[in-house]
Amino acid sequence: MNPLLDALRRIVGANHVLTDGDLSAYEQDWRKRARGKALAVVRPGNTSEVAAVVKACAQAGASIVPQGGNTSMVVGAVPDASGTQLVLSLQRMNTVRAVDAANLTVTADAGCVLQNLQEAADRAGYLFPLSLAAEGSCTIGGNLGTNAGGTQVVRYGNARDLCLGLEVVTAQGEVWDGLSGLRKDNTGYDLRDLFIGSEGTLGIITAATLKLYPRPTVRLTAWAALPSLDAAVALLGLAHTHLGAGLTGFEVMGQFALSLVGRHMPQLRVPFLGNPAAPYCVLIENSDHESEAHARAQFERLLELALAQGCASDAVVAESLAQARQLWHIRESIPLAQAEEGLNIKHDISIPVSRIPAFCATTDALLQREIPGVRLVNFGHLGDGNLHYNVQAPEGGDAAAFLRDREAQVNTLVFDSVLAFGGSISAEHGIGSLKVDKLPHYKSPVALGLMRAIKQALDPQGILNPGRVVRG
Ligand code: FAD
Ligand code: 2HG
Ligand code: ZN
Repeated sequence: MNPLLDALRRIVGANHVLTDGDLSAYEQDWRKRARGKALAVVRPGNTSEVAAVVKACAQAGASIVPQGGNTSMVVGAVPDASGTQLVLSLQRMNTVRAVDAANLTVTADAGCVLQNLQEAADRAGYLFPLSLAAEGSCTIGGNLGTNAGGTQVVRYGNARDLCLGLEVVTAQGEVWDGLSGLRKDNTGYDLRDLFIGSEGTLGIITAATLKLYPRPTVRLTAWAALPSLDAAVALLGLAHTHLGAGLTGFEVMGQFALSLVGRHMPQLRVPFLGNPAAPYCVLIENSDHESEAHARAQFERLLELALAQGCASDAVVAESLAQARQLWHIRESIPLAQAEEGLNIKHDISIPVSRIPAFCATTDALLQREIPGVRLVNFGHLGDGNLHYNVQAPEGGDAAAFLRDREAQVNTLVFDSVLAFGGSISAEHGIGSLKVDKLPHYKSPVALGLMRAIKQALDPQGILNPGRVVRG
């Protein structure tokens, strides 16, 4: 008998302490980069239970890996192989607690699935704008834990920008209730912003108060074929000027990324697929609070200008909501298509938008020189300066062997280039385990020292998601 497991069973009920059977959904990450072994998966049903679980773990000195939807791209939410770590799954805590219409806020449990929260906001007549391809399974706690970005950041910001308050269980098992919903509160250090993006290493988010927005009356989507990345940056500038706050999405996709969708999801009709005059495509979304006619006129003027100025060689505008959804579905299918192609090396990077074309030209050439035939799956949120600059083994190559033999070399090459261009090695996915040993090379010693001091102050025992973000 394990006294800690007995204590946990008393807190959450024996049914919610999982030790047997197939636990792969909790122990293996989405990308299949790591498979761990948990001492147990604990599924508390409310904040008091989370607090009691953490207290019991702190007393026993046991490590906790907080987990929401387990869609982390950086191996951030699965246990290590030791068999000593507990996975604390927030999935049972999935209630939308309240919508405050006058305050334009919604308060929800951390385990609420993002799509369910979007739908609850919609039913109340509002928009909760955070949007990403994993929204059917990722949770608000995970979104805030990673400070997720997604496809609407250009207008609404990332998860941090959408959050007004948190409820957090500390490493000592205390509950901090910061669900004020205040837009202004300058009473000292911002604890909320400390926990957001801390990837479960400083505290366990149990609930959040989030911003709501008026729903746009119309959303239009266009897909344009572009001759180059320079053209994409020029088109983004035009879109800012001509759509203003109506620009809610600006995604770029290289032809090779799209070809993977064509190969693995042949039922999806990808516009301009394989067109040599279109090495890149962009998806642009224009949201409007006036009429469809107004939005369409604005959008058409933008696209006419883009064609006239040579930023785009061709473009289609979705004629219906269904067509718009199809275009978004193609874009959002790239991660899955890439996974179908095989294991790969991901770089979720940000670079000042103006420097992205030069960054890609330089880094593409360096990679091709080092590894002839290497395949670049380049796509992302150009409106935010965020590329998913991913690397796949040469055609026909063994993906596992490629990772084993080349990952360190490829990461160093790409991250050194990111640094040279003034960028960040993690734009929206976080550090997790995959980049924890990279951070000391790409973050200043002063910044790292401060981060370690914060970790030491909040979690002196080092029980919360150890080995993630910073090592002790
Ligand atoms: P998990 O994967 O379970 O956890 C992620 C991290 O947060 C871990 O470190 C975990 O310990 C911590 N955590 C989880 N819950 C809590 C909590 N309650 N309190 C404290 N810490 C917690 N990310 C983007 O930013 N933009 C995208 O466009 C995007 N697209 C994606 C598309 C796909 C197909 C997939 C698989 C992933 C994508 N992601 C994207 C990555 C991922 O970060 C997001 O899906 C999401 O934010 C993670 O939520 P989750 O609930 O799955 O968190
Ligand atoms: C996206 O934007 C996600 O689709 C995943 O952030 C990116 O698969 C990736 O590299
Ligand atoms: Zn992304």
